[in-house]
Amino acid sequence: MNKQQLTFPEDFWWGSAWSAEQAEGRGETGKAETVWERWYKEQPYRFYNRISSEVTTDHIHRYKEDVQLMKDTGHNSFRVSISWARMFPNDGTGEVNPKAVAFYRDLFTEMNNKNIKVFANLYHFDMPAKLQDKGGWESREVVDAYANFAAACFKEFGDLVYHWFTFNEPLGPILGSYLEDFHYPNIIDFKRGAQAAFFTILAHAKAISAHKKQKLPSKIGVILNLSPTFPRSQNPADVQAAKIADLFYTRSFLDPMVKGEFPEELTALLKEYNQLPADYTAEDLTLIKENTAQILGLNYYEPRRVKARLTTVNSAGPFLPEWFFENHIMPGRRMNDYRGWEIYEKGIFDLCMDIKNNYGNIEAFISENGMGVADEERFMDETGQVIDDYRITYIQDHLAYLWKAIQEGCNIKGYHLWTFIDCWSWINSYKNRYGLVSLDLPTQKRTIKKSGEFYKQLSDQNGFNYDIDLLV
Ligand code: BGP
Repeated sequence: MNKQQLTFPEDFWWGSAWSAEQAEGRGETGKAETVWERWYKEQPYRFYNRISSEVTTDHIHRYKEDVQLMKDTGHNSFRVSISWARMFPNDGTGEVNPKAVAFYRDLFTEMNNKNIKVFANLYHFDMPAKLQDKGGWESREVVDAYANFAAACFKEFGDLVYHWFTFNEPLGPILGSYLEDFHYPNIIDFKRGAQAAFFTILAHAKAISAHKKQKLPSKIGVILNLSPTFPRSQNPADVQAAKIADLFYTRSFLDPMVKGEFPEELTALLKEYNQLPADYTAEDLTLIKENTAQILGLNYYEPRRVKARLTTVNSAGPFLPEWFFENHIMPGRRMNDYRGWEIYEKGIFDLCMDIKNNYGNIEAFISENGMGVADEERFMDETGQVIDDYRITYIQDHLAYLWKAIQEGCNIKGYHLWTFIDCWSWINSYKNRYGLVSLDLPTQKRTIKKSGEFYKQLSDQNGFNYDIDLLV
């Protein structure tokens, strides 16, 4: 045992994150239908216990109470997303909705008054359904509508927002919508997905360009879900499999959004298989080159482990990244079985080192990390508080490796947990709970969990006591 106080840099951002569709509820401001609302109407059975995003955590009505809870759980910063569908309630275009502006201005003012920095994200999976009908991210018209929405947000909220983000996990909707069937409109078509990915990257560049024009004091970046990729072994076939998986899942967005360039190996591979997007111009590439992220959010949940394929590919089936590798189930791995994700704390260190060594040590922070657990009522004490020691351990174990990365010179400015109050998890709805604060769904009653109390102490002390002999 070698217990030490691990202290984080001064002004470290302690906080958490969530998104509009997952927490706000529809409310009365007026809001266009989103793809989630549309999908629920068409296939309610795809959502756990058939719970839609209609009410979720009802933040739209309870934001004042919620900001106080942020304070009580030690937040000095918090990431929201601004709903495009609420800002432009007809179809994502047209006139700005004054009621939406009033809501967000009130919320952000309340946060600023309590010294909670506003991190505002512009897109968290919530496409207005009518824009999806126009092709969603496959359409240039939608890219321009997004750039217009972004500019409106900078104008309306630029004085209240500390940092901006163009997208949360832009890879997610591409995988879900075009490759893996977990997002509306559930198409399986890589080439169309590549087009949507390219236009997402173009949209990111256009939003950054609009932000620069308004000369705001804030920075603008992007939040990416990044899993360090590990080959099963050093066998060259496994190493090659890992390299290709990393190109598809990590470098596809990280390179263009941070460095302004697409990885040549990926472009060559897609060309070979005739999967490059059909519509891209030299002008687009210049815009992408000139408008890169100024700050990077890292969402880290699990590592990616891969091995060389055991079987040959059915080339009559749709083209997929898995043509080049298989996922590796590492014997002895630890799992969060509720979510089906491996828990591997050291991955956060490996990820930060990759950003330091290969991405110019860009200013970064952990923008999501967390543990979803089902049926947390099991862990309630007689007062109704969830005693979630497993979550406290999870946070400490990850933070210890983050601390180590900072000692190695990584430019890490903060840690945001997923999430603040239990919120709606897409097709899993309220199955797994992630919050520092529990939610009783029928009454909307909020109660701080033991982890919420721990988090307050962590933030007040800017660190915690840990046995550093556990670090490898
Ligand atoms: C991230 C998303 C979040 C959140 C989280 C937990 O990928 O950015 O929106 O949902 O994962 O995952 P899930 O809700 O699917 O359990």
